[in-house]
Amino acid sequence: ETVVDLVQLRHDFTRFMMSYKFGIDELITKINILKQEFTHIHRYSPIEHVSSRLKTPESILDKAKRKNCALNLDAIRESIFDVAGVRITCSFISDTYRIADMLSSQSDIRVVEVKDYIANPKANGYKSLHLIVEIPVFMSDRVQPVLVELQIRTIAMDFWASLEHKIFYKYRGQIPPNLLAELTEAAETANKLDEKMESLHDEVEELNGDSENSITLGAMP
Ligand code: 0O2
Repeated sequence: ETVVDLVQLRHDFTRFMMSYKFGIDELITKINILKQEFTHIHRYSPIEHVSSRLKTPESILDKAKRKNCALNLDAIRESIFDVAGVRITCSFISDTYRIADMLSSQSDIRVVEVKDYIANPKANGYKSLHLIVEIPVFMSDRVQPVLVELQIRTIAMDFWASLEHKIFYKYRGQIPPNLLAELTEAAETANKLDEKMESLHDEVEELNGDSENSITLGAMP
């Protein structure tokens, strides 16, 4: 390859990565709008935390090889859906679906795939709602549809997943059986906590509704 080819390749790759970064920016703007507006209407934020990441070039290359995908940017764009990743951590299980619905129903978002690991957890206990969404990014000379992997989970699911991720990497995927069993047990505990928090939240909401009514009624002549 000539130097000119390499310069062109670097230019194309930077443009490729930038489009994903812009996809993340667009999605995060939408999430922040929902967060602020929801807080205004419902007096609490269903979104606790938002984070994002761009896959590293090495990790893109690894995945492309694993998937037997041709090593060019067009092929990668068509077969790797998580170059851009956004993660939303919610307070309650019901909020994860609520946020997913709110984003999915926006007219400029196309939902390409949904994997509901909350309803159908992985064997190790992993829970999370995964959506691949396509979002248009308006560039100087074109509109680029960009895929973003959106993971929505509760704080408890996130707590579990980050620990599992660390352990998984520490043991390079070969987690000892006793540790694996304990992790699965911890996933059950996390799930119980989520269910408890959800029912407490429902109770408080109900109480709030009642007290609001009684205040209104009490104020009536
Ligand atoms: P990282 O470091 O988060 O980027 P594929 O993406 O094709 O390999 P698939 O089935 O399309 O596989 O992806 P899936 O199942 O939707 O999940 C991909 C991402 O979900 C992972 O990204 C993790 O972030 C998360 N995830 C899935 N399963 C687990 C799990 O068992 N434990 C934890 N902690 N996270 C999980 P990456 O690229 O693997 O990693």
